[in-house]
Amino acid sequence: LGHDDATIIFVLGGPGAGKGTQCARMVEEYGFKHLSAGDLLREEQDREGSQYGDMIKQYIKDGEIVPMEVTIKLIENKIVDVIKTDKGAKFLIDGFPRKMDQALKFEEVVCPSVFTLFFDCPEDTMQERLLNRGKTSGRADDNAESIKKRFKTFVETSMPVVDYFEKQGKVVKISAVPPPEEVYEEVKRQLVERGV
Ligand code: UP5
Ligand code: MG
Repeated sequence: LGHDDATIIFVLGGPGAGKGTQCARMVEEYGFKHLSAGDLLREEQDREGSQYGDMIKQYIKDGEIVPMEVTIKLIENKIVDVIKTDKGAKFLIDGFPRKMDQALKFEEVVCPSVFTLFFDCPEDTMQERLLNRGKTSGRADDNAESIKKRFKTFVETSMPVVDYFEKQGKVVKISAVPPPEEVYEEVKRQLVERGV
């Protein structure tokens, strides 16, 4: 696929930075299609008859990155499905790519991204948000032990992806510390500036 078929924006940031929260707002105002890699993996994990269910469950609990073949396929299937009836649709790919191999493979075999929105947030803020959400989220990885592992994976494995796109001048960095409305105002400014 090329830029005519789909506009791909990657949405990255540490665990609990607020990627999902900001994507929801962009969907509402700009009609983006929101594909959260984590949500797609959790959906696949719970799908009756999935051969990957147990594996995904273990990876998520340990805050590790599920082998890229699985995740890329899930995202690709959704994109292909959407553009059948909506050629040129704009996608927010949330929480992906978070490992170099995924980044290279996705842009090679599925579609190149136009840029990456990177939500920058200190760890203590993210931890507080996740522990707070964990009281009600039911997510298997919103506990202190999993959160620690997710942070480690983010620093060691996912930040290199942000750095890689940064070197190509394709990263839009936004502070995720202010309240959601304020973060969103900055998101909008950046989208307008880029004509999306
Ligand atoms: N909140 C949000 N914004 C706020 C703000 N500005 N001020 C105050 N509070 C704010 O927000 C988190 C919480 O913070 C919420 O309670 C929210 O109200 C509040 P949310 O928008 O959910 O943050 P988000 O960045 O989306 O956090 P999430 O937990 O979803 O991030 P992760 O990246 O950790 O989770 P994801 O679902 O993407 O991945 C989960 C796991 O799946 C990974 O650890 C990995 O094991 C696996 N995975 C892969 O293997 N491969 C992939 O490609 C992707 C995922
Ligand atoms: Mg999320």
